[in-house]
Amino acid sequence: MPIIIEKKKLFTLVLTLDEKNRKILLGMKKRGFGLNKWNGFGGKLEPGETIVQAAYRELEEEAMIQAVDMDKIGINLFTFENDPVALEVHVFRSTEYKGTPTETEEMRPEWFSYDNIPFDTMWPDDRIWFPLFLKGQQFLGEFHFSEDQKRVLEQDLREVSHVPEEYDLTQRKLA
Ligand code: 8DG
Repeated sequence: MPIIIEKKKLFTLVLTLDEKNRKILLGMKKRGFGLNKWNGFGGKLEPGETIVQAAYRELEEEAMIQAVDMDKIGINLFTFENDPVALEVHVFRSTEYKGTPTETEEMRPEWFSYDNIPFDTMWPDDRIWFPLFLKGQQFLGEFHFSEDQKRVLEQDLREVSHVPEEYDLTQRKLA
């Protein structure tokens, strides 16, 4: 079955690392899309905002910390069976921040060792691209999900030397 995309929506996803202690900050999502899953911090763009501005804002709103650095490391394009709307998630890596991670209405933050990431309670694609992310390798991913959003049906993940501003849909691998 061809994967048809009629429209895409942009999202950010910020993952904060404590590289010295090999730990990653995740948040338990308390409401909405991705409820009861551990994830990084992020969301939709607000009108007039750039993607990187949205990344800083979401981290502050959801974890109450201010990133010092913010490096775009990859883009994941998510599609779902019988849904022509794709989600284009820009993934950022941040290794320095100000403030103290604090629980908010949307997220309960917690540090996890790189060796103990709770993949069983995360989006199923995460275990596929996290290894590249953790070692700082830039990537582009495509993940096609079942309608119930529980299973990855098809996937393509590649390493790149430059992450583009936006995903070029004409260059999709799963089409
Ligand atoms: P709202 O509840 O305030 O309306 O929403 P928001 O905060 O603007 O956006 P959101 O719906 O919470 O954004 C969804 C987040 O989930 C966003 O950071 C992107 C991220 N996300 C997906 N799919 C996947 C996935 O498969 N894996 C991971 N790790 N993150 C994902 O949308």
